[in-house]
Amino acid sequence: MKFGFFDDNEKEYVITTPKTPLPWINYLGCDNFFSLYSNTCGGYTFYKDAKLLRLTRYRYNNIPTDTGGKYFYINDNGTIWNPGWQPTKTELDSYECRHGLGYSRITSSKNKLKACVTAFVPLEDNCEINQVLLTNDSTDTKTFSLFSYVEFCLWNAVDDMTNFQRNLSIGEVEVDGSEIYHKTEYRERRNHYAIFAANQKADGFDTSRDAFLGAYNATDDPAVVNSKCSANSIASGWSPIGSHHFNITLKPGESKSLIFVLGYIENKEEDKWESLNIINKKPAKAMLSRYSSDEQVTVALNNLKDHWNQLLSKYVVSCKDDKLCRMVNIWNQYQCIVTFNMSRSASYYESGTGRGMGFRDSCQDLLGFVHLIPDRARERIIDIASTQFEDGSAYHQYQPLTKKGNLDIGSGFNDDPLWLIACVSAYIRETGDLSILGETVPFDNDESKTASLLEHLRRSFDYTLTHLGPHKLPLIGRADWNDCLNLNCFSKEPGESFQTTGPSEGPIAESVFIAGMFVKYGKEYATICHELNDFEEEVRALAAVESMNKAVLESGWDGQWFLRAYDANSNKVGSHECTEGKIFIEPQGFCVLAGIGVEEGLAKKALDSVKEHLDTKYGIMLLQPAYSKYYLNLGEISSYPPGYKENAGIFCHNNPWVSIAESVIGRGDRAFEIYQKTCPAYLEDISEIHRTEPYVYSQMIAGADAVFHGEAKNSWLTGTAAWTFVNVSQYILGIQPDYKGLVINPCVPSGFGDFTITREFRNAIYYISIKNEHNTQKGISKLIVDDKEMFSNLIPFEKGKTTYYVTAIME
Ligand code: BGC
Ligand code: IFM
Repeated sequence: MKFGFFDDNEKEYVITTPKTPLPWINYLGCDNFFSLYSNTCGGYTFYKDAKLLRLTRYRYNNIPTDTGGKYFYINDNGTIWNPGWQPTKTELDSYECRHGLGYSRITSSKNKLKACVTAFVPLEDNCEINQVLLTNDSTDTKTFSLFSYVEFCLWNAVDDMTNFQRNLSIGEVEVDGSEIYHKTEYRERRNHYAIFAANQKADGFDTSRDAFLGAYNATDDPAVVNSKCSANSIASGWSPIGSHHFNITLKPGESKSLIFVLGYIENKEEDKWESLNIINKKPAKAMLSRYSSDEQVTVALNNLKDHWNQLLSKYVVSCKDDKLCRMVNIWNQYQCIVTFNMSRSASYYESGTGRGMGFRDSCQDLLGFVHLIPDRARERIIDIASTQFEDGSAYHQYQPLTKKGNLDIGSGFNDDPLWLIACVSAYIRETGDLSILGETVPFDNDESKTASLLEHLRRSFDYTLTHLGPHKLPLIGRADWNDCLNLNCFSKEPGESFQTTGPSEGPIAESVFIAGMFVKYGKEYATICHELNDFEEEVRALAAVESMNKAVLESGWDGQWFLRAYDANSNKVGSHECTEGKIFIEPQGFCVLAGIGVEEGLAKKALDSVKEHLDTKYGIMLLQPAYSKYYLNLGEISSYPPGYKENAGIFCHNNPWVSIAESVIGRGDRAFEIYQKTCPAYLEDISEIHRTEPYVYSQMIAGADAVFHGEAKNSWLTGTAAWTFVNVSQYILGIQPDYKGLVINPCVPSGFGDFTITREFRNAIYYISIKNEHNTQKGISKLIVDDKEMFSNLIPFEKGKTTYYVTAIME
């Protein structure tokens, strides 16, 4: 069952009912100012950091769910309704929500009054615009009231939810015509405030939540909207809000537009005013003047659309599979940008107060983003590397505003260091910019301890090498990619947090997954050394990779598949000898994509085992059989009920690893089958089962052991976005950025047909046509670049050349 449809021309998903199985959201904002925006106008806004600088309040665990947003209420002759249906939930005569790239538009009508709300964050300013267009579609003149409503958050979202003894006395506002200033904290910090303004003279306003709602009412029944009369309240403490009231009369067929701006202003140091609590309104007024007319708003929205179209033009495929095209050309890349911006901080499932930027998460997000805005990727790499410690280990997370490592979580996840090599190498492959390796980067953000980025990479590499266990496999520490595989966590007591207990470096538990990573990214590190003509280091690195490869073959192979790990007592994890958790997905995918066991024929065996033991119609499960009870020696993984999350859920993130691995051994049919199973566009028809947005990936789909097999959870912020894009763009469609140019190496299913790709790479455009007359699954036999036949599958990059016409023949 569907709840909408894709409009590929407009690059929009069109939701046709407000009653989607879960809130289906969008992200507004590109750089610093962001809003989460649901199909019922729910969501919240923040500047840079969802924990520290939150503009509007949002209650997770709310009932009904997703109430809290930027709302508009209409009182049309006693019928009170919202264009986005929530919070009054008055039945609408028509409803449509279009989530586009960086904007959303909700259009609905009731009793022949139409309301169209367009929400977006313009490129140039730290604000969200809500343009409300009202049209009288009836044959009579209509007189009605429109009210706006936002509830301010007192900036620090954690304090806002907890420190009531203080909060309820600190709220301050100021009203200047239709401009409502939220000044809480200004008295103390004098550097930032929020503004919520309308572009026309309002007939009334409110800034006190109690006055607007009425002491015992919720947002579904505001007293002021009922009475059609604002209280003109000035909040002092309690809960400040912003609300405007407009009395509107429209003749038949007539329309009226109103523009609301919710903005964030940060004073420059020199603008800080010395006198008590007087805000400098100039920058706010200047910002409002840029969005005071419909023409200005249209220009700003068109600029935003151009920005997105330009970004998405960097990789465009054309083939006969529409679903693949819409995911590759629009939604997958869009989600890569959102995950790059948010890491795992703010979604409808990540509260914005817990995790900031994950070290491994951000490194992986970058893999799907680097072709879009390489300069921002460069900046991010430096931020991430600055949270690394001198011994090569790293803070697991850092705060986006301060960019400082998060002390509560600390370090000790032993896969983290290697992800730095992954993202730096992806950046260099994309840009050819080796100069990044010479950048001076601090350790732990301490400017007195610095080294080149190359040295950071060396320490990443050596961290693994110097932390090997009894089988010469890497020590897992607190966990590797699988956060919940806490093999050194045997001291945890029930009820204690998993991530803060346990030694930061475990005694001897080892990870075959990290071994796979080391082989993959150790080779990358060696190549980087080669590019820098440091052959001695290259040889050292390759020798270490070779030993690791050997260690995996000797101690990491279980007979039919790769072992997952050894626990702290050197017992096998992910072996046929185990009673539960006999086979895990991660090492099968990663060892094979690293090339381990390919020559020996083990790779094929491992992938066949994945198909036999882990596959379902909704994707590949993380492990089987699921853990049926809690195991002290395994930790959080066994705390989940069978079929959910890391305990045998279909973790979408590592499905593409297996798909890539299949393409490494040339099985295009299977690689594509895996790609399709978790790909949202192919799941649109079963939205009632899948439940999350059909235009973006979710972190997890419940596995075969789960009560609700096939139900997805935690949409949007997942490394699945980046890895799937790497998979489909580089391995299935086969356009691989390499140090010396672009390599063409597709692996497609039979019947896929010919396809073309337009790819921007190092400031040049490549028009690539791939012909597949004979239904070949893997590789090309001929490559012609600008009428010249090449001798390999590499299109050598030529400095200064701006256009490449490429034909590749698969045979
Ligand atoms: C959660 C896991 C999650 C992990 C991410 C854990 O605390 O329980 O489900 O995947 O954190 O870091
Ligand atoms: O690898 C992690 C990621 O860092 C956060 N989400 C869950 C993944 C698997 O545990």
